Amino acid sequence: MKKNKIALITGITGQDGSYLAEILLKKNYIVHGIIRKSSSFNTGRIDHLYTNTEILNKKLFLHYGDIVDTSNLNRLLEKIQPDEIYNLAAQSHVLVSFQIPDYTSQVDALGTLRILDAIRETGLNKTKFYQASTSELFGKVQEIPQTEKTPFYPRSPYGVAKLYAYWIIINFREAYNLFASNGILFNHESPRRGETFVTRKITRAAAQIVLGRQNKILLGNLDAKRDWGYAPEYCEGMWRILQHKEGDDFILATGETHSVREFTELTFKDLGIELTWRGKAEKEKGIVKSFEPDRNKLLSKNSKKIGKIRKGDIIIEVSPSYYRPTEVELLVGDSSKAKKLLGWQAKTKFEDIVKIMVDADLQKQIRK
Ligand code: NAP
Ligand code: G4F
Repeated sequence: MKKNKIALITGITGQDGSYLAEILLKKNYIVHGIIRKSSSFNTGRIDHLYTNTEILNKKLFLHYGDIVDTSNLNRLLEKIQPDEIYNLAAQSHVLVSFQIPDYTSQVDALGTLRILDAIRETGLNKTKFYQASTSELFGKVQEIPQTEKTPFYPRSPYGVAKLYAYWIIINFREAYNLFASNGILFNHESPRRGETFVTRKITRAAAQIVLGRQNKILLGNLDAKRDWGYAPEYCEGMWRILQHKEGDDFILATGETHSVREFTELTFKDLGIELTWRGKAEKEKGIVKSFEPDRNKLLSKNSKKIGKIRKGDIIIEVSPSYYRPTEVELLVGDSSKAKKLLGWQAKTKFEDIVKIMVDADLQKQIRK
């Protein structure tokens, strides 16, 4: 009988970790995940797996740990003996990395080294390693679109820490012949996206606004452009990267770019609000041009009220507190290499990602 493959996921409680765990379980892997000790529950995204008695401690095993803790990592690798490691753990917020650059580097740069070192210490030379690399490496972009050959120019402590991780992966691949790969993933979103990232911040706040539970949203740079894809597809891509014949580096992206402003307009449009903009920079405001609520969509047993939104209401303001000291203005990736060698391609369109996230946040708010 064929033995089930064993995977270890760091960052299993995050957006991507939760989708990847589902994908690997469906592929009959035994999945181990590292979770951090927290004073409040941090397993919300994997509760559906974690509370399933057919899965917990049969196919899915959770271990306390932290990628800044070397001895813990060594012990876990010794015990689990994974065939594949997916290193998704990170302090993943770019603006926050300016406030905690040392900690961000400890986790995002040296954390990667610690796991690679633990692989060598425990003699797991056949274990394959996936590193969650990022389009933030391109930062002040040197070429449009960005490919695996585009020079890097990171613009934040997060980007710089991830650049170290990128290179240490390549160094261990070349020096020790490890199967180690970088997935250079462009932004990918979903209803499980952390609530402080701009897409989820917008869809969540917009749902609250139409239900009359919040008046406005404060945002930073409305003109930043990102290549936004759909997270579950990108997690399937991570698996494909480790099924390639050898360790290598791949971009996963949609090839389309949209601004934060466009994301905001589309979100409100899905909820029946047409927006218009007035003013410039910090003084810019997002104003209601019209509101035609879909009463069937907004009213239910739990939500009896629609927000009193009128033409001319200001529902978006700009707050410089969300500006970054150095910004990444535009990202757009070319994932032809992944298409050619892995058969991977982004499928869900920008408009559909917005819709999926808006619907999920609206349902969540209505249930409250
Ligand atoms: P996320 O939702 O912020 O999840 C990060 C995960 O890392 C969480 O499970 C978190 O645990 C864990 N973690 C943080 N510090 C840790 C530490 N010191 N030790 C162990 N675990 C730790 O991030 P994501 O969006 O899923 O992204 C996954 C990875 O891909 C990250 O490395 C991110 O930098 C990278 N990436 C993301 C994108 C994107 O668009 N989403 C694009 C490119 C690259 P808690 O739940 O306890 O906080
Ligand atoms: O949603 P964001 O915080 O994502 P960002 O900075 O692109 O980083 C994400 O994607 C990276 C891949 O490129 C990952 F590596 C990283 O871990 C993370 O998942 O911000 C997107 C853009 C930025 O230009 C930001 O300045 O939106 C702009 N923005 C405007 N107002 C805002 C806001 N960002 C946030 N978080 N909050 C705002 O209010």
